[in-house]
Amino acid sequence: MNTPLISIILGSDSDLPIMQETAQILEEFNIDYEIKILSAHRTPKEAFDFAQNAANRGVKIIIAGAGGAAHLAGIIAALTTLPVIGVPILGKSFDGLDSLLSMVQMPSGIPVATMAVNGSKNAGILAVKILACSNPELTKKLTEYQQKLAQTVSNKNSKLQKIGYQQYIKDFLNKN
Ligand code: RP5
Repeated sequence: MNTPLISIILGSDSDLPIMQETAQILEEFNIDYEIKILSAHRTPKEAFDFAQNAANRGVKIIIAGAGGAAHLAGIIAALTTLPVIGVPILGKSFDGLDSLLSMVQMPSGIPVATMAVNGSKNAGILAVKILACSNPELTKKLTEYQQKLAQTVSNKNSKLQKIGYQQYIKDFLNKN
């Protein structure tokens, strides 16, 4: 097995339905990753050991998803020189604001690149972008990915111009 370049860590298995989107993006770009359940509060010693060893194991970027009092990304960032991307997970309270603020309000010197609430897909894309800085093949794939996105929007606009907004909404509601 190849050394994983990216480590995805989750505060709980309940974060997995959201964090799977990070894994899917990394698979799309053919990047080796590992995924672990690790809690800043429930398994602090394991979280500490993980953070201290990740760089030596060859991991390049850590993506941490957690909700509620979401300290996972922050405590990991405090213990490693690797870049840490945080995904605040929408929990049962406060529309996810608790998770977002726990993650985004890091003290100066210990950054966590915090995504939107449940922004797990973007966490994967940002990680790919960081790796692409030193990998032209990945840069090419990212360019193609962004071109495909642009094409999707352009197709939607062509359809809107052709059928008008009323029919567009009907079609949209039928599909979703
Ligand atoms: C956090 O508490 C986890 O990241 C999760 O989002 C939240 C709830 O965990 P469970 O009670 O579902 O295990 O630590």
